[in-house]
Amino acid sequence: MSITVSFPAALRDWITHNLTRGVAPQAIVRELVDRKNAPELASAMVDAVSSAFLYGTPLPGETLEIGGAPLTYEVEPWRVPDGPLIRLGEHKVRVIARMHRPAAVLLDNFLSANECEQLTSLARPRLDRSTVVDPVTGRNVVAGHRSSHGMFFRLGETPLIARLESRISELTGLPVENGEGLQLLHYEAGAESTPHVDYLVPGNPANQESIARSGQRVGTLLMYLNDVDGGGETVFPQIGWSVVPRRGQALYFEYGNRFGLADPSSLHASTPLRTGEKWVATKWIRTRRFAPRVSGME
Ligand code: PD2
Ligand code: ZN
Repeated sequence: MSITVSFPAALRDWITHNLTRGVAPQAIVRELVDRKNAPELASAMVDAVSSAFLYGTPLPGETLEIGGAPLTYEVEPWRVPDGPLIRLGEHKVRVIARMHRPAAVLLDNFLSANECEQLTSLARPRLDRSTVVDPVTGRNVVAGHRSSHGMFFRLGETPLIARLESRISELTGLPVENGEGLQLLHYEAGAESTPHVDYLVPGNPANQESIARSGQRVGTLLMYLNDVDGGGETVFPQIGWSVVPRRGQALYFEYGNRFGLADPSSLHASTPLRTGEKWVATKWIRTRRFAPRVSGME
């Protein structure tokens, strides 16, 4: 049996702030109990906020249900076509591997060698230090977690970009307009991306506003633009899977289900590049039409 109790916004925001700063959930529960809250209530409040972080769901409102079944993520029926060969307009791609959870597919020949070269030439003069949203302030900051350089294309910016966007839409079954602008990343020796999920965690105003404008992120397509000499693998630590970048190959993974939950097993990283360089193009896809922030891209 479950009961509903009041959950004051100030208390929720205090828990959110501390979880975002990296304080252990157990320490927050202890502090709440020291402040004369019942232990079951303190645990339930911290669990409710932790669960929103884990599954990318909205923060709890003014009330809280205690004693209900815990949330779990269920994989959605897969939108990517079946079979060893996928026809995307004029283009044919071969399936190398599929994964059930996180739902992922590795594809060969998603981009031609010429498309890879054109993308890197267009991006090279526009590269800047990659930034992320600071989880505490919500501002864009140069991140230790992403030591690459990057840039964004606008939707349909060139005929090549528009052609790739419709190829991606055919693969994923999601409209072109749900895609964020294509991002190109350039890693040099030593550069990496530390473990993260691509869906937005609602712990800061920037992410909350972004979700309100465009919906949650539900899928990521990584397109590898060159072969790497060592390191630079895309790894999924929860399932022990590692993808070695090969020019023209693409990795698509989905992490949003129809109940609005995101899949924590989609945690991933790019391991430090040992030598040479790595180029990758990233397309993040939302549940609705993507509307960028007025001041620029996210
Ligand atoms: O470059 C990668 O392999 C990588 C790994 C993790 C890219 C991203 N995340 C990303 O662009 O989100
Ligand atoms: Zn990522």
